[in-house]
Amino acid sequence: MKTTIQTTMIGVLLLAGGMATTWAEPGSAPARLTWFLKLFDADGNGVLDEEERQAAKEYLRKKREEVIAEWDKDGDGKLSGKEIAALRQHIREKIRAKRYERFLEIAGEDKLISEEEFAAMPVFAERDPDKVAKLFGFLDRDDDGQLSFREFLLHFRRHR
Ligand SMILES: [Ca+2]
Ligand SMILES: [Ca+2]
Ligand SMILES: [Ca+2]
Repeated sequence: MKTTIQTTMIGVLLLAGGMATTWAEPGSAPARLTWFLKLFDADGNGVLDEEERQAAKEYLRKKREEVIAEWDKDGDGKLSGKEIAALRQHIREKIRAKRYERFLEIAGEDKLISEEEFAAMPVFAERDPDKVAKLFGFLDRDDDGQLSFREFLLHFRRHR
């Protein structure tokens, strides 16, 4: 449960910063965390020293309070299971909306992702083209050579 809440908090922070559009293995919590911590790695040496850790903690604490204030609907100062469920639902919807936006960017006017459009995604720039083609085949469940939004979403599920 604790892990779930922490993951949720990271999701909130990313959304708060408008960073959910970043395409860094979006489904993977460790990748998101790494990326988040990089924000505070002021001197860029790859680890957080004491000051940087303090800044990250302070930011987390502040955001956490803001989130609780917004979602504590009954005003008891805590988030109940029901309130957390509402927050998670909200986050899921926001993430889905962001993904749809991203999908449309890749898919273009036809609202379908072709294999060429898929392979041109920046995240695959360094990848083995055969593996990218295989992934496309895996996601294209109905084998029509295009990814619908529903098929595109499978990509995120794979990393959970
Ligand atoms: Ca409450
Ligand atoms: Ca297209
Ligand atoms: Ca398809």
